[in-house]
Formats: sequence, C-alpha cells, structure tokens
Amino acid sequence: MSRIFSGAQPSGALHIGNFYGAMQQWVALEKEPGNETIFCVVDAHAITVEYEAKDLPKRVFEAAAGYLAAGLNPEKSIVFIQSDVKEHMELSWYLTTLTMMGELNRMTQFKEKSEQHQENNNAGLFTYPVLMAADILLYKADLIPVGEDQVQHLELARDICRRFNHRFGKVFPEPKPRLSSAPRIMGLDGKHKMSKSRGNTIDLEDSPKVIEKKLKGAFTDPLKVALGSPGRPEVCNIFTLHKAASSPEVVAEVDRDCRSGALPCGTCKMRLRDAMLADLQPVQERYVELRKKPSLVTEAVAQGAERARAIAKSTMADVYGAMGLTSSSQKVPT
Ligand code: AQP
Repeated sequence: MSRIFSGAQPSGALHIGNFYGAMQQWVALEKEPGNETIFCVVDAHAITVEYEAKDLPKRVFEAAAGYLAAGLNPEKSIVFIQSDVKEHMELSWYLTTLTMMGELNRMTQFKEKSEQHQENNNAGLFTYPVLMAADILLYKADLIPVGEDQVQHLELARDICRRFNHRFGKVFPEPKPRLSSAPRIMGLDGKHKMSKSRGNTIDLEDSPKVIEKKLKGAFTDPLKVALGSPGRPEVCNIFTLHKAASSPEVVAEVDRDCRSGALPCGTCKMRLRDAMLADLQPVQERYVELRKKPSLVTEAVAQGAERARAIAKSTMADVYGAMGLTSSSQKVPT
C-alpha cells in the first residue's frame, strides 16, 4: 500500500501541463486498489508571488473544481485546501531549522521565479521548498506524482526527511517521485515550460476552437521548415503531447511519419487536437456540472480538510515528541 500526496497552486487556470504532467496520474493512482490518496490545493504556496487577495478564493475554488473535474473522487481521495490545515505551516517552520541556506540557494525554481518577480523577492519564495517538504511529510506520504519541474524540490524533501529521521529517530518514510509519460510539457511559446503565470498554456477549460487556434500557433521542431522535410520528434513539444494524449499506435505512426517527412506539422497538430479533445471533453462536462452545483466542491473540500487534519495532528504529535518540543498535552519534565 502507498500513501500518495500531491497538489497544485491556485495561481491561475489549470492547464494541460498540470493535467498530463501530474493530474492524470493522480486519478490513475486513486483507482489503484490499496492506495491512500491525498490531494491539496496549495494556496499558501500561491501567495509567495504577487496576487490579489480578493481573487484568491475564486482561484482556490476553480482549482478544487479542477481536481474533481479531472476525475478525482472525494469519497476516496482526501481533497482539501492547504490553508484549512494549519499544521502545514507549523511543520514547515520546524523543517526550516533542518534546511541549509545553501540547499535553498541551489533551487532552480527559486532562481527562475526570483528573476520573474524581481519586485517581490520575499523569504517565502525562498523557503517554498520547505513548505512543500512539510506538505508531504505531514501525511507521511511515500509516493509523490509530480512533473519534472518539482523533482529537485522533492529531492530536497527527501534530504530533509533523512536528516530529521537521522537526528530525531524515524518518524517519516522517504517520499519518492513518480513521473508521468509527459513530465515536462513546454509552453506554446517553445521557450519556457507551460506555466499558468507565463500565458503560454492550453487550459483545461479551453473550447475546441481555442485549442485548435492555440495548437496552430504552437512551436514545433525549428529545423523542420519546409513541407516534406524530416522532423525530429524528440525535440518537438507536439510529439511530447502526443505521447501523453494519443494511443501508442498513433505515437508510433507520428514518430515514423514525422522523421520521414511524410507528416506535415499542421496534420500532426490536428491529430493531437482530436486526442486531446477526447481527454478533455469529459473533464469539461464535469466542470459544467460542478459550476451548476458549487456545493459539491465546497462540501468535498470541507470534509477533506477534516480527514487531513486528523492525520496532520497525529504526525505533529510525533514531531513534538521526537524534537523535544513541549506541547500542551505533554507533562512537566522530571
Ligand atoms: N509544463 C508542465 N509539464 C509537466 N508538468 C507540469 N506541472 C506544472 N507544469 C507542468 C506539474 O503540475 C503540478 C502542479 O503544478 P503547480 O501548479 O503546483 O506548480 P507549477 O509547477 O509552478 O505550475 P505552473 O503552471 O508553472 O504555475 P506557476 O506559473 O504559478 O508557477 C506539479 O506536479 C507540476 O510539476
């Protein structure tokens, strides 16, 4: 049996990078018998960059609706909002004392984001990976389905976990990453990974027309310039998306016909559109249902928070004991 934990930031509309990079695996892991699955909307992470407080509740709702629309079953998985379980922030502080400045300085996401948000280089952006370690360790999770961009953070979480266990006795299992078949989806600009904050996304709720338009303008192999010239699927983001969305037979055909020059990029993109629409249509239908009945979302996350809190409190009791911290339940030292 594995305990699985993952999450996404409510920093904008969920996109196909989130979906194929992480969320599809969430749903598959939920369905595997014996797994315990926990998925969190990490709103405390999202406030490490500029945001409008008045917009955040809507974004959080949209993200939670996205989890359910993607196919998670809140009767089975624990689906909740991070700020509803205060122990995330509490454990994060304790783990900060086990994290070296040099380790945080090496995080590539911090380097990128501090460049992207130069006017707001706050300490929370710097310690973001420690909060992520706390998210995971709080639930004693052992398997973490993420995109490739989060692997470095997860390595740090593993280091923190080992350090804690070595110093204070074994409290946490070592969490391992689980990558999907499309662990890094580039944005439509071809320059950066697909990211909510970069405006280079195909969103889960984009209409077929919008998806088609965005795909038509999407970056492919820059060396495949002329019609009939051979392409290199291994450098093409459209091929990466085929690997996520199309059947193995279609992927093999695309690979062969792109290399030989027989498959024009336009045709390749429209085959991808069809495969993606087949995946996204049921997601979009569920979104419509959830928007008609928002209580399905709010009740799911309220119940999820209760279930999450029970685990979190039990872990924190272990942490207090191991670290020699005095909680109100502890006795006066002798
Ligand atoms: N482009 C991507 N390819 C593959 N996986 C991706 N993920 C995100 N983008 C891609 C994975 O989706 C999960 C949730 O990500 P997140 O929302 O917590 O944070 P992020 O990685 O920072 O996502 P964005 O869209 O890039 O948000 P912003 O722009 O706000 O920073 C994670 O498992 C992530 O790996």
